Amino acid sequence: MPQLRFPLSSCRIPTALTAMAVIACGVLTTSASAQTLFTDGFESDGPGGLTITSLTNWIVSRGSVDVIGPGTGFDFYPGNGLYLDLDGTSGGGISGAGLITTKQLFNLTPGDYALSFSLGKNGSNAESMQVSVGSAFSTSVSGSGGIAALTPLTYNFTVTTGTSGNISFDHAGGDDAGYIIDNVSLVRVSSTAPEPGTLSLLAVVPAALGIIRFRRRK
Ligand SMILES: [Ca+2]
Ligand SMILES: [Ca+2]
Repeated sequence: MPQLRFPLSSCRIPTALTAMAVIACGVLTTSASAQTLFTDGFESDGPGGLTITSLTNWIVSRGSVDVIGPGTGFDFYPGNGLYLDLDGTSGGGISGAGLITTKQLFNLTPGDYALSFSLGKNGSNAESMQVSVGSAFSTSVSGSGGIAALTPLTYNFTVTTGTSGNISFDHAGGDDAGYIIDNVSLVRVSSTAPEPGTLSLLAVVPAALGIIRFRRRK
């Protein structure tokens, strides 16, 4: 049940309608809180290694990734646990940069969303990758030179027509070193659709009016 967000005294509605006003104020001030749909810091992909084609929360549908960090001999960003080099090391007949997609399909109802991840880089070569959330969001990340510290990035996007989609990272190249990612998250920041709680409150309003009328007959 949503809680009233401001004192009832601020709702200036005639006394006879008090019961309805209580409910109406509740409806008007009900707001959707941020909802985390996905988060992954790749700690469940231990112990890590090179030329990885199987991850806990992602499908690797092309090439491979390297799961690196402490204990792997490649801890470029100490203190962040494990993370991915999306341009995986060739080996065992597998070559090419990684294309990874979340196993989870997200129900993207209308609203505002934030896709976040931390970005690093293995080496100074020119690299590029496409980051997307189904057909709702897509951006390219490219550049050369190194990245000294894992850098948090957040991309905000709005869904106007409900859809569904997976998060994906599609890395170009294939020289065994590329962008590094960690701390991927997808958050529904706010929803533009009425919450189920709001709908149930709307249904209660006519009932409240009925109560008022019933009491007046006495
Ligand atoms: Ca991590
Ligand atoms: Ca590369």
